[in-house]
Amino acid sequence: MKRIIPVLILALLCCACSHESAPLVASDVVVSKPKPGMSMAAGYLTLTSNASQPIVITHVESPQFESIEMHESVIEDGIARMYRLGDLTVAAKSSVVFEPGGKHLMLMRPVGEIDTVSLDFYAGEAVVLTVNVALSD
Ligand SMILES: [Cu+2]
Repeated sequence: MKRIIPVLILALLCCACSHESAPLVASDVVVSKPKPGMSMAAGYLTLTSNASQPIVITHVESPQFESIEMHESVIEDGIARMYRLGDLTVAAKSSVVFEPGGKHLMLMRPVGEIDTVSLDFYAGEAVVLTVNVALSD
């Protein structure tokens, strides 16, 4: 019995430190349910880097959507338009905000009925961040 406690404490400490030192962290994640008759949804979040080097997000994938693009909304001549972003750089020790009217994720063609979504952020071939979130109305 005596051995269990030190092992548990070690496990807890390990958990805490690996969480803090994750190179990329997501917060304030909101993904809307696709509106009736629509095959796309918007996603918003804040990406915060703890890394000492820039992290370049090349693409985002999800098992629940056939395609995900990173977009940016702009107002031109009073008309809202959106553009597809290429690679997105998160500078060292800084944040990039995806929010209504600015950068957002465009999630297209949901695969079946979905309540939650899992988002994989890629830097080239490597997944640098996985986010799971329940869809909001
Ligand atoms: Cu868009």
